[in-house]
Amino acid sequence: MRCLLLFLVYVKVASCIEYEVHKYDGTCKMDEVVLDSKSFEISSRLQDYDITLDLIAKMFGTGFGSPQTGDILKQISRLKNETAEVKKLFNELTDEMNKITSDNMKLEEQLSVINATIKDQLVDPCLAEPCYNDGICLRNKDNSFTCICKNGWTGKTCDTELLDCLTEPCLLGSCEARFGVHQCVCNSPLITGKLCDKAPKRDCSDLYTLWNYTMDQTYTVTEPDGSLTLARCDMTTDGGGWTVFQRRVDNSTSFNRNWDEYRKGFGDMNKNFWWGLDHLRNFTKDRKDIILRIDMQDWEGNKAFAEYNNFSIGDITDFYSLHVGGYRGNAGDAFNFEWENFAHNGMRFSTPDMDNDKSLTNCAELYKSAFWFNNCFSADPNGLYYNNKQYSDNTF
Ligand SMILES: *[C@@H]1O[C@H](CO)[C@@H](O)[C@H](O)[C@H]1NC(C)=O
Ligand SMILES: *[C@@H]1O[C@H](CO)[C@@H](O)[C@H](O)[C@H]1NC(C)=O
Ligand SMILES: *[C@@H]1O[C@H](CO)[C@@H](O)[C@H](O)[C@H]1NC(C)=O
Ligand SMILES: *[C@@H]1O[C@H](CO)[C@@H](O)[C@H](O)[C@H]1NC(C)=O
Ligand SMILES: *[C@@H]1O[C@H](CO)[C@@H](O)[C@H](O)[C@H]1NC(C)=O
Ligand SMILES: *[C@@H]1O[C@H](CO)[C@@H](O)[C@H](O)[C@H]1NC(C)=O
Ligand SMILES: [Ca+2]
Repeated sequence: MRCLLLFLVYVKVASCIEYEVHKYDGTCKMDEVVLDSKSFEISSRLQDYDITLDLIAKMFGTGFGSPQTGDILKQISRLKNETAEVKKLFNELTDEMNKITSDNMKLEEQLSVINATIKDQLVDPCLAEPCYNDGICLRNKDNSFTCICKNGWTGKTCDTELLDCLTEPCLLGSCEARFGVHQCVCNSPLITGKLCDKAPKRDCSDLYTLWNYTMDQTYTVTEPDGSLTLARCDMTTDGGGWTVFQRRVDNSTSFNRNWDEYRKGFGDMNKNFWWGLDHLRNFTKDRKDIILRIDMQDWEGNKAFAEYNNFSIGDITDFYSLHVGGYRGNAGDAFNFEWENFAHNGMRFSTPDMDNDKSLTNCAELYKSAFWFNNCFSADPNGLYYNNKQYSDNTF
């Protein structure tokens, strides 16, 4: 009987522990309540048993002097001893069980902390509705997501439209099969749009390198404020992509003009013209690494050029002052001329009606010209145009 009782209790506790660790649920708590009432029952039965034994012993010890009395009393004593042993073991087991119960409670606490952490990590990624264009979101085991796209769409989030390269060719890119579908791969990161049909047209360099325009002519370009304007492009000289801001091929256009005309520009872009200081300012503003190039040709057909990197001009409050960096060329470095009074770098722009030069005189008026005059110049490309076989004083 002892073995049976103890065995029963022990198995229950053990199975509860296992249950708790592997797949804890409310059932185990119920069992503990059952166990508590069972152990109370067992204690009181043992108690009854003990009292009964005492009564029997009293009966034998007082009344009947049978010859077996001594044996029976011995047996009763042994039974009492065993009952006491069972009680002792039972108490030990009860202690053990209490310890296990408190361990279980600790485990439960840890489990709820782990539960909370896991819950945090496992927010369903599909709740954010990551699939566009009616794509269906599937949650993966590793808590990532996969979009099943509707016909005509592709990409991780179904945001890329499938292309038919024959009917929808890519404008500034090539149609390539990627991940089994056709997509336009643009020629430059500056080019955007599904069909690579959007690209900036800030100047002739954009037109040349992004749009593949190769003719020397005027094109429409975009000012920084978004307005459209015409620019003359030289797509052949030294690699092409040059925006021309001054051009003189004959003397049919006078360059002896006032401040407003030099600001706004004048002339005919297919012949002689000055683009305008406002254009030039907008074009060089916020841009790095703009190269200024000056090409010249004398009456014998000898050509010369000068190039400066980091070209920019100031705004109107600074009278469009000239800034150039390093020189390269075969025409001589007029802008950083060795004779300081003649150098142009850092000078403000002057016209006959707007004397910003460093001379006591008015250089622009004196030479019927306009430029970033000092006192006065080493180059004067807007000066009087001399006809065949005559030379100007310009020293490029
Ligand atoms: C029961 O008997 C054993 C040996 O006969 C003895 O060692 C033990 O102390 C006894 N226990 C009690 C509670 O009397
Ligand atoms: C832990 O999470 C499971 C499943 O969500 C739940 O059944 C159990 O009751 C939770 N346990 C605790 C201690 O919060
Ligand atoms: C640019 O145009 C030329 C002539 O049309 C063509 O041969 C060349 O492939 C084009 N280059 C690019 C990059 O589109
Ligand atoms: C230059 O930019 C300013 C401001 O963005 C604009 O108002 C102006 O029209 C531009 N100049 C020219 C000549 O387009
Ligand atoms: C062009 O040159 C001719 C001949 O020297 C001269 O008569 C004429 O005034 C010049 N025209 C201009 C616009 O400078
Ligand atoms: C000046 O030009 C050089 C060479 O073109 C370039 O490396 C440098 O970054 C430019 N400096 C600035 C301030 O734009
Ligand atoms: Ca002056």
